[in-house]
Amino acid sequence: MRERLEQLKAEALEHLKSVADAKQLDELRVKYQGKKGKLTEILRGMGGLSAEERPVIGQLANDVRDAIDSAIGAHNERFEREETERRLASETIDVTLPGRKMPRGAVHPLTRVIEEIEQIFIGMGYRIAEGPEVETDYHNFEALNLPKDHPARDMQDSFYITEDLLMRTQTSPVQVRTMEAMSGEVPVKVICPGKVYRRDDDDATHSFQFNQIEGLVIGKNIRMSDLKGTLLHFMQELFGSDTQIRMRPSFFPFTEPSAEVDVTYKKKGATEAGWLEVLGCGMVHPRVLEMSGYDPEKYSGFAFGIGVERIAMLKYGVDDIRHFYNNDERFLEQFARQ
Ligand code: 2NL
Repeated sequence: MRERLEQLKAEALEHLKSVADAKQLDELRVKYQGKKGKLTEILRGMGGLSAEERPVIGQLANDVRDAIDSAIGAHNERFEREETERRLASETIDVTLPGRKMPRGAVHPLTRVIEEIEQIFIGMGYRIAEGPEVETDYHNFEALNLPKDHPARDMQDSFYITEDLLMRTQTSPVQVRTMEAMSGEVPVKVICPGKVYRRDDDDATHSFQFNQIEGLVIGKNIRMSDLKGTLLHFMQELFGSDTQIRMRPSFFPFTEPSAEVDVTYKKKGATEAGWLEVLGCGMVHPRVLEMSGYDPEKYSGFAFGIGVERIAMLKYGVDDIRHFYNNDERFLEQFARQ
């Protein structure tokens, strides 16, 4: 038995020399040390040994097992080291290689103007309200004192979806919905930014889809002077503290009285400032208040509507509204903040 063990050890060590990879090494381990391996097979014969021989042979068997174990271990370490070196060599990255250029994005000029206007009104305690772009005839027209036979409701001017549904032509229906939700409570102080739609042929100053921001305030004793002071502060924040405004009488079915607002504005290269129209406004028509649940004897309010594109064209000196929608990067990248 002693001889068989010695021979087994010699055979295993010799065999190890020809092992080329981790897989072969594992096969060898199973062959000698496994449950059905050669060493196990020899040890099974120990039952037939005498009491004196058994510990001696047992010790020898342990030595043989340890010798094979450590030889396998040494090989295993070598294979792992070689594998790591191979990987390191093949996965080398050149950190000095220049990276791919990522195009830098920019906030769209219309988004910039909307966010700036929102911030000015948030500073005066307004909330921002949003609503659906597909509206009912009631919210878009009827509740704004535009009865069925009103010329502004001409099918030719709006995108109708059904007889009762259309793409909103202004963001006023959002204010109507706000009033309904507030169910007669004051104060109401909201601005409503969003896309609106009109059936119009596109040209340098018109687009079938554009952006509007409307504002609405309802409370006790809200007066025309509150409207004027609010708009003066707004325009001075937007165009500079030396900006002046003037109000001219106008007409809207949803406000009475109504006004158009001009601001002083110096065109590029001009020596003197001129007046430019920037928005429409007025005191909310009593019928409009009443229809949405506000008693016009108790409360009053003002409202205004601003065209975002027009403001953006003035602020950034853009001469054609279509630049905002063409997505030409040469135009858009000019608005990247440094
Ligand atoms: C414009 C200027 C305006 C309003 C919008 C409004 C909204 C409600 C009640 C009363 Cl809920 N008015 N919005 C008022 C005046 C002007 O927009 O040029 N519109 C055609």
